[in-house]
Amino acid sequence: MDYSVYELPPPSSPAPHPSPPDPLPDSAERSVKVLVVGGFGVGKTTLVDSVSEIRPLRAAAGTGPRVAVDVGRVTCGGRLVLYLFGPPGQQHLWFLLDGVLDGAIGAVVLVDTRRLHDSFPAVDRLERGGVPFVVAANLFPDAPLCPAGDLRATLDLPGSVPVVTCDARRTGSSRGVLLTLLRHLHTTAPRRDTPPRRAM
Ligand SMILES: Nc1nc2c(ncn2[C@@H]2O[C@H](COP(=O)(O)OP(=O)(O)O)[C@@H](O)[C@H]2O)c(=O)[nH]1
Ligand SMILES: [Mg+2]
Repeated sequence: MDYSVYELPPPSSPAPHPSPPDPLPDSAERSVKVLVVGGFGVGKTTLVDSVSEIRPLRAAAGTGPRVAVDVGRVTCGGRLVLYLFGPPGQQHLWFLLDGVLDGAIGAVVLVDTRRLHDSFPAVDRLERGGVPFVVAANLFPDAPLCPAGDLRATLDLPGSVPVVTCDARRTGSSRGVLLTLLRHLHTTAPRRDTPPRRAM
């Protein structure tokens, strides 16, 4: 797994704006792209909002209908910066994902246990694109508890894919999901001569 997807400018480089509202810490060394995907209304925007250390952006995607992509930033361990991209969940907008998958080191698939199938296209797309992912069941109050085995079976997940629960409204919970993804990436990354730096 190559984490050098985007190299950050050295800390001494001039800032792009005179007074950035929330500058990157000087310790930041690398930044990577992480996707937050899943069906419509599963909590993607909520997760990005709860965990982002910058005010999340709503970037317009594509040249056709105006479609928002959630963009957020999270610094892990002071050195690794995650840029979160949350593309729209509606399946008729999935053509946008072709570009969104590019360069992503991994993804979080959010699911609502009341309608697991809504997140299946995301799982399918990531598998076809070779993007590693974890699945997080966002615990809505009236959602039924879903045994992990049932969830795995419904989404046809390989045993190696971590499945966790979360409350996308809570920063700590959302951060925990991202940590699960990073650990999964470290666990599954091919061995190299120099081991990858620990993110946390
Ligand atoms: N109770 C509860 N509500 C949530 C949670 N996550 C999202 N919501 C609500 O579910 C709705 C859809 O969430 P949103 O983030 O917009 O979904 P998206 O379409 O995947 O971006 C919003 O009204 C959120 O406030 C959660 O963990 N618990
Ligand atoms: Mg949204």
